[in-house]
Amino acid sequence: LASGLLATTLLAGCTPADQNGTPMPGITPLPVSFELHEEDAPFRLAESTRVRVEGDAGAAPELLAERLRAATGWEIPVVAATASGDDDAEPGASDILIVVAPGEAPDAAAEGYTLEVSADGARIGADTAAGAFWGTQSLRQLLPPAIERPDATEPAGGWTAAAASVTDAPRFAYRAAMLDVARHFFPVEDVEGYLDQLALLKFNVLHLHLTDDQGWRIEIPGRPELTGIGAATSVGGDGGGFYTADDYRRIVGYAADRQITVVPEIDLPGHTNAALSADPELNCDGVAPAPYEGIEVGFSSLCASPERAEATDRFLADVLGTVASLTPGPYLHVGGDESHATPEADYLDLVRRITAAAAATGKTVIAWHEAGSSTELPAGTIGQYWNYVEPENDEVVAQTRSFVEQGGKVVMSPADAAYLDMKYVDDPQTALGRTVGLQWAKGPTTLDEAYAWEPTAIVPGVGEQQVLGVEAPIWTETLSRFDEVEFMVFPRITAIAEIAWSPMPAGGERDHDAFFERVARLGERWDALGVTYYPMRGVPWT
Ligand code: TNX
Repeated sequence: LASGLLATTLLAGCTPADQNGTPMPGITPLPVSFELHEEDAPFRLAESTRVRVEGDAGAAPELLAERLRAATGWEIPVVAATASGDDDAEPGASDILIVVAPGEAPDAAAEGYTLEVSADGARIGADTAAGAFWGTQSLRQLLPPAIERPDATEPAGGWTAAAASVTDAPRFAYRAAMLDVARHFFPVEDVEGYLDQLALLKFNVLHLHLTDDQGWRIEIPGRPELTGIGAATSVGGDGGGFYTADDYRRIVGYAADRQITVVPEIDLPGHTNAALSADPELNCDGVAPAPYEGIEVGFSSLCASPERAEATDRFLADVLGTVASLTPGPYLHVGGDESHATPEADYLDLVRRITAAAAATGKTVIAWHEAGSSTELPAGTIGQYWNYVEPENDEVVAQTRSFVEQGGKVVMSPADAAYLDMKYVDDPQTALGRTVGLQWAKGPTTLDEAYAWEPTAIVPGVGEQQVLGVEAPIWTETLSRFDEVEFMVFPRITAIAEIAWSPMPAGGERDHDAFFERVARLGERWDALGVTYYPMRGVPWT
């Protein structure tokens, strides 16, 4: 993005409160450029407010209007911004105008937008519906937190947004959160709620970890045993569940309205006990193992033996074909991690067959970094790095670079910074009166640690041009209720959102204090939304 934009960056977080002690608004992730016009009168929502739309803004106008309606009780119609000249089309000072047209976004950035807020109205401009949607998420954060609350009480000062100019576009194209629905299953409603919270932070990918040793969570036509047997379990015997094709379509559609692409993962050839227990034919000895509800990893594997080749390849084609056909997005994740029970030669053979079957669906393949030990990946396969901010050894570096050497890019999710299932330092209890989370990735993760890493500086040779983006996974071995998932996710996911979206400041140092201020502002919003979060030390919560 043009460095000119960077040069004009003014951080609202630098002035945390005005003279009256009112916290200044902030936008998270931090926009490329954000100027508050503190001398100017604010924008004010009114009973007459309309969302006026020019061009194809997708679901953005309706989703914004719904939120404003729910809080205010006002009508807030969505109308076409025609130039017809009749009274109804005349812009009002309380209207929100959304314009999607070529030349609106800064530097024609695909997901970029501009946002102008003043006493004369609010205006979002973008080249795409995605840009317009991200613009509405920024506007949301300029309105009082109560705007997130259904049937809210109007704040004393009214529904105002500070006068401001925002120019914005993401640093990375792939800004992901991963949800593990295999260790514990979460129904469609929970996933939709999560998508709402991800959208506020401008994530554009939801990676669904659909299968693992403890559960198989997606219906595959012709293979009822996968969900009949494979979906009945979870960690700790907390019950099973799976998505029907219709459930999955609902998730995909809900995500698409919020400009989020669903990336399904079928974890192969390890992490497969649920499938192996459902289908004896997939096992080398022809015997289905017992279902598994513990939290060990690395003990299960598909079988590379020629006697099982036909059954295994048919399984791969059925499963990957079905999931690909249900998924409108361009990616299919095939796992590849922690296959400790697969002999090296078998692993390479299986990874070749798995990635070939995935590529045959027409999708771009994604795999965890271990799969980079194969030199026979389909061209352009994306790697996902999960080792540490400081790589532990040369092998993980070589495996990660292998994706680039084979024409692909890399998604960075270093476990000691981006894994949201790592414990908090204080190891607090959840609402269920227990402590949760794991600590294998160098112990608990602070908000500073989640915020203080640079994705292009981890693996030599995997720099700005090779990093497709960033991901924050939440693994759910220890999390059986969705409020426990939220408790671990919020607030640390905001750090990953900002690394994914916001430019690295010129000096190469992010402003931690200003970031913590903005996280506190988000806390007020989560309170109004009913989202569970851990009020960790160091954040100036109000
Ligand atoms: C490692 S890192 C895993 C998962 C676990 C997670 C727990 C990676 C690709 N796999 O199987 O759930 O650690 O933190």
